[in-house]
Amino acid sequence: MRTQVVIIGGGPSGLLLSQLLHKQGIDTVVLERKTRDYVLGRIRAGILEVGFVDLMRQAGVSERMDAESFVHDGTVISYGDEQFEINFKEHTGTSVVVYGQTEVTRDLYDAREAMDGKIVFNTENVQIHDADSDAPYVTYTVDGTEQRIDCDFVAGCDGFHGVSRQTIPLTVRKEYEKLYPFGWLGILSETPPVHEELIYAASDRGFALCSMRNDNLSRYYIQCSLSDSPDDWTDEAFWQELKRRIPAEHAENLITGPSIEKSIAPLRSFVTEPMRWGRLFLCGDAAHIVPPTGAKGLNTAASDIHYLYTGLLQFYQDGDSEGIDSYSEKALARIWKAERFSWWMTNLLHRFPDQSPFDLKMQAADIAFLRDNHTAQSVLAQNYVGLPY
Ligand code: RFL
Ligand code: PHB
Repeated sequence: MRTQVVIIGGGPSGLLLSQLLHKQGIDTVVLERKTRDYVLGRIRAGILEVGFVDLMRQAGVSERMDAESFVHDGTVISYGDEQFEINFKEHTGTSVVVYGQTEVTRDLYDAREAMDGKIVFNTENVQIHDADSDAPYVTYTVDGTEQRIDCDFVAGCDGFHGVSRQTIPLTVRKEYEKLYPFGWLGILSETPPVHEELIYAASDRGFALCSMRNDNLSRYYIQCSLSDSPDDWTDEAFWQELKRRIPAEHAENLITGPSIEKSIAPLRSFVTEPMRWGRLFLCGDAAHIVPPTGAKGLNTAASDIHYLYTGLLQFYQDGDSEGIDSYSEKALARIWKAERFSWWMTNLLHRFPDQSPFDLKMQAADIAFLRDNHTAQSVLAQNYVGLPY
């Protein structure tokens, strides 16, 4: 078999790239290790930057998002019972959109299927060959049979645990990593959101986040120990702990109910450089991870797709390789800023096990400065709505 671009991974990065390229007549094959249902069952990000929304529009898959998403013009930051709002619209003239990653992925799958896009599920043993030559190819096994696809380019959209990054030799690849000494315990519940905006809550007991998916679907998180397991937390224990970490005014209004999903995610900052090796390009979680404070994970994946898509278009339409040659540099320049922002917001709002009384005072001063300073709020707002591509 032959295609122009083999895309490894059928998560949001891979599907978005496939759909954008398809609209321009560029042929792709997506190889996904899991089933469609498994991919759609993962509850992850909820906040989209305008850049992401624009890409969904360019990809022709924005109809349901435009109809069902919520526009958020600001967010609440709280510490104990105190709180203040940061208004994105006032500071940046723009907003963010609340629309779950599950919905994004579903819309992309529906669109790919409507166009007979080639997606192979349940692939095993995917291997990338000769990525540093002009004739790369990918082999994989499906239903016990080994297959080979020859191609012009390979897009590694296979997440943090994929094979693409590992294909780049260690002599070329440099990795930067920071692990945080806590995780996020998240639940999804069919209850109305506690507040119309998200609440990022710092408290003596640790961080909490009140988020949402729609009018009757809420997503809440609490900072937890890395040794915790979701089974250690009954729904009742979760709600009690959440109430202790958010301002009393919201705790009193919180409507609780049974969780329909409960999971723990460890927090990590990670970047690999370069993001291109020969004809292999890394995108999204395959190349970088941010802690979720700041909602940048899915959004940084989207900016990679933007740079790769425009580079490939330039190559196929104008015979110009400038865009793909500068892909790694352009993507990384934006990624490192999102890494900094996510790291900063994580440090601002979480409790760290080894914090000294001095460290706690510094954290409190940082929050007070943000509360009182218009420019500091503007900096947060610019980063939160997303830096320009
Ligand atoms: P994904 O979504 O991980 O998709 C990668 C796909 O590649 C497949 N795959 C392979 N396929 C073929 N062969 C192989 N060898 C393969 N290895 C892997 C996988 O099955 C999968 O379908 O990466 P992508 O597309 O780059 O998208 C990135 C986003 O998913 C990610 O940045 C965010 O979800 C991160 N993230 C969150 N971001 C936020 O902004 N807000 C959040 O609340 C939030 N919560 C989360 C998260 C990530 C989590 N992970 C990765 C554990 C919660 C969790 C639990
Ligand atoms: C979510 O709704 O899942 C969410 C929102 C904002 C974040 C992280 C996660 O910063």
